[in-house]
Amino acid sequence: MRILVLGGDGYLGWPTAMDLAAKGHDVLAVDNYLRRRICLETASAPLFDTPVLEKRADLFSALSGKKIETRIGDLRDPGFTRSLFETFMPEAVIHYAEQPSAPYSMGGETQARLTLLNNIEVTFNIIWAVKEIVPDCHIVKLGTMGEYGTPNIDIEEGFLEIQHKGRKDRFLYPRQASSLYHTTKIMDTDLLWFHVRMHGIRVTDLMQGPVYGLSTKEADMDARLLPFFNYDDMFGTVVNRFLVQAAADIPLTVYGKGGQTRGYLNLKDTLQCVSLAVDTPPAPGELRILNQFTETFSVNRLAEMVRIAGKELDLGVKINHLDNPRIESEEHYYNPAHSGLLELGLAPHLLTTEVLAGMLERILPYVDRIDPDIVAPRVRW
Ligand code: USQ
Repeated sequence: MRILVLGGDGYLGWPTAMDLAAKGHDVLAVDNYLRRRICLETASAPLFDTPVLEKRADLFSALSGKKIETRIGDLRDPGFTRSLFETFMPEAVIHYAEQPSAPYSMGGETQARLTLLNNIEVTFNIIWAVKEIVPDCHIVKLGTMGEYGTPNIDIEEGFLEIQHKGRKDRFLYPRQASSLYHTTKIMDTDLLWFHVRMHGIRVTDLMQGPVYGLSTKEADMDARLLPFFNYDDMFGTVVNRFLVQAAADIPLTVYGKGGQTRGYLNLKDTLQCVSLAVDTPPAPGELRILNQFTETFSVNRLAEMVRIAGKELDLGVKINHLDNPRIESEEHYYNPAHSGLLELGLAPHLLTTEVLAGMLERILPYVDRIDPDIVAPRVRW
């Protein structure tokens, strides 16, 4: 298939582009380097050197014999977005092209505006390019489990049947996020749902939990192909952060009581899920929503697992409880459904001591590059 990977330079976009190219698809990866620019502005350097997209694509091609085309440009520009679709005529588009950091989006009005306008405009431009140019193209949108928040009832996969005064109907599952970033994802879902109903486009919304990991089949060919691995307070996700902290002998930064529970998945499973979604497009006029995670953990449990994995490598990992910089429930009910991707064939890579110790072994040679100044939370809300 001809597949556009938007946000193709990012933590998930780049491994996805390699995975799909390795599977024999024609891949065009597009990015405007927004994340690189924000990382520079906030001194949030990734742990590994990450050559620019064109260079990584050349290296990948030399090592694998497979090609990834690249384009640098801003999807907020409707002309650029349209020209991409007109020249490439994609059959599927993977949409990662958003400002992905919750803390960054809460850093002030400028950061909030950038996040809001970027995420909504890019989604809007993609929808219109599909509708006008390739109406049969399948949009695979990366949503987030954070859209649902932490309600005191079971979380279903996207929709909820409601009985009210003796009548029944099916609605999008109620959403209430706790960062502006997560709220833009709710708005994306609404925009997609509206255009599915009005124009019959086909959409999969993958409601993903926090991802951890750095190893993928293709990234393991050469360290320069590793994903954009952040460990700072803004762009690093919690498991990756804890492992880097453990390697650098920094006490693990558990926020508040640590009872916050989320659905997590290995980067390798993100690739599986996206590929499974691409292989099974929904019908025209269908919004398919899949909850994308494999296991749930509290932050306390993750910290304990990292401590145990550290022990295997003779690291004396300490755990610290910081004042929570975020407004979020620290003890709550959490029971989200996640059968859709398993039914499509997802074979999970679970978070074991071996997996954590394996990641630590990959991180330890880079310990001199870890900057302790970007580990503590810099944004509070
Ligand atoms: N946390 C800590 N200590 C830390 C970092 C995080 O206790 O040092 C806690 C947070 O307070 C939160 C949980 O760990 O309760 C997860 O935080 P996170 O930073 O790993 O994830 P989050 O900010 O929610 O965002 C990440 C990605 C985002 C994606 C989301 C999926 O950055 O792009 O959409 O995970 S989800 O969380 O399911 O919405």
